Amino acid sequence: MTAREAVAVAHPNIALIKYWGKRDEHLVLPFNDSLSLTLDVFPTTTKVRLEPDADADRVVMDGAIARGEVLRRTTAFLELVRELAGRRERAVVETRNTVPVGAGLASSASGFAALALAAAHAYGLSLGAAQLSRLARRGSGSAARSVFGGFVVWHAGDPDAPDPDHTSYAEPVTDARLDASLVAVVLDAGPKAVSSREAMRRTVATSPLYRGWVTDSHADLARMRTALRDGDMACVGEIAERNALGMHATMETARPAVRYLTSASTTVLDEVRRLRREGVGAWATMDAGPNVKVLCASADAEQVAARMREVTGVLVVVARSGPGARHETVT
Ligand code: 2P0
Repeated sequence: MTAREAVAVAHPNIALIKYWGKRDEHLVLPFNDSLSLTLDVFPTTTKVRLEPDADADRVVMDGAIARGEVLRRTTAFLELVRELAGRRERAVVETRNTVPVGAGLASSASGFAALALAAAHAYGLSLGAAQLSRLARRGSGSAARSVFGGFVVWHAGDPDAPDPDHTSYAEPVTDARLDASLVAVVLDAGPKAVSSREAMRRTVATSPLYRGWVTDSHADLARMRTALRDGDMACVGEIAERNALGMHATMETARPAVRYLTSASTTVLDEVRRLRREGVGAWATMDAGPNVKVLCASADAEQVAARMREVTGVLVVVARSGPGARHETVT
């Protein structure tokens, strides 16, 4: 039998309403809806090739043979795809990231979105967009959103439905009228000390602020969708910054506390506030790492980036709205 292979490319996304905490660890079902912008930078390219004679999957990430957690998660994901496809062949997965892995810049989002598309194709599955998003979600929650470009909403789904898995998928926000950019201030590209998976678990189990943040996130999402429709940059920015700070407050009040933000992050947050006082519309959002992403109108992005470079002296990347996951021709 001829081996099948497929290549896919996906981009990271940054959440403006965050996903933080799972109600179901196995199915990766979140407690709250989230909303993100897919970026046009740092793509991941993944090739999946079936190996009918192999007795184990092989994963090569950025030129190095993967072991440990990366291999375990990739193999578990391929098992899911094989189950769906009713096939047994093992595969070789070759993946190239252009985003620093594990630095809170969403490499698992682009990684599992690209893997979902390439693996589905290689194993002969024909999936609709929502099905592909559900599949990517099983690899990493945020990957459900990177299946689509632009602004994307991920529905937490209905936990009381007969099959909750079917109700939790992402889809594009088609009525957004906002040309926004995210200016990524890369303070640290190293891997994080506590994985977001473990940090979420700890937060849900021990933070007294967690339930309140989930309730606020529901209201934040409704207001943000209206603001996106109205093209109201200030409203979107204010909601995003508050939602991110709220998420970090939940982890800081977990036991033991999780702190991703550093003094360098705080310096950037102060500068974002200073920009606002000077009349420039800029708002901060931070994920599971010290890096700060500054949300602003695309027309202001270069000005914001120049200020961030001046103040921090670190790598600053302007990201605009990017495309969803797509196939690439096998070469
Ligand atoms: C987000 N993050 O909405 C949130 C905000 C980090 C902070 O999604 O456990 O790698 O694989 O589902 O998707 C990072 O978590 O976690 C994340 P898993 P994931 O972007």
